[in-house]
Amino acid sequence: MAFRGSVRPFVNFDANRDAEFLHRAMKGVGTDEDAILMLLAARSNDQRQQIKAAYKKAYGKGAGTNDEVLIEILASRTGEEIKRIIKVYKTEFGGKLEKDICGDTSGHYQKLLVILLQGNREEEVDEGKIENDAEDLYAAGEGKFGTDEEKFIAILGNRSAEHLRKVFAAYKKLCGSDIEDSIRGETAGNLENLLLAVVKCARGVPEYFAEVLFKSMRRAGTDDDALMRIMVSRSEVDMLDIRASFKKMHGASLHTTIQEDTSGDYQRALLYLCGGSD
Ligand SMILES: [Ca+2]
Repeated sequence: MAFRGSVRPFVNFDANRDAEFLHRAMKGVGTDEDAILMLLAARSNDQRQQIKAAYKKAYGKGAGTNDEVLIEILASRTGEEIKRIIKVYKTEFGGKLEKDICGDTSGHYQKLLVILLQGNREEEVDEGKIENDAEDLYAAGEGKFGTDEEKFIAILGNRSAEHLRKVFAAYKKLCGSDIEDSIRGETAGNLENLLLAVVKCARGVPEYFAEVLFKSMRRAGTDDDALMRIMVSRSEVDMLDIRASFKKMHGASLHTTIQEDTSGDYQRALLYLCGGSD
């Protein structure tokens, strides 16, 4: 497959970085600023200190699990990537990622995180199951009083992305609404956010990140943590596709939006990771 990142990796480091993101997410601290500093080796030390200061400003927000990070990583990474992350996590932090996640989460939300952690999402489209899955989702949500969360988790956590896209189309035909609307109406909190992220990633991972990036900037006070994390983690993967999706979805380019929302060396670092103005 052609390279779709904006920055060539110095080393094959993504699994380590993801493991680090997850570890810090559960320790209640921010992402690793060294990740971006490593990518900016060519910059002067003074510039790097400024970037580091800007980056650090976003943290120190107290303890607690950063569910945003758990959701983003577990919903968007491939099964193969997740298996590598689990290995690296064990080597780096001496613990089991699943155990740490289970210690910090609960309920249906935890159950879906654990399914995603197995990294065993099906790879095929099962034509015979498409209609059934759409009907089951309807019966588990809009079609009943209350919600059968287990059914949502089983279908959205295990079927292939391509299969799910067909289920979503069948679902819309069946009941006239998008699956996202049903999830918003039937679930709440972390489970809702995780289900929505899984649905969006099934529809398109670059589109998902384009949306998260847009939201990280278009709100009162930029979410520097999310902005930096995504720019760093996707610059070596699919930044060109994210840029194309961003522009298509929002009119303005990612480059222009970063320019409007940030400043100084921090901005220069982000634009470097963006890799182009279109
Ligand atoms: Ca219902």
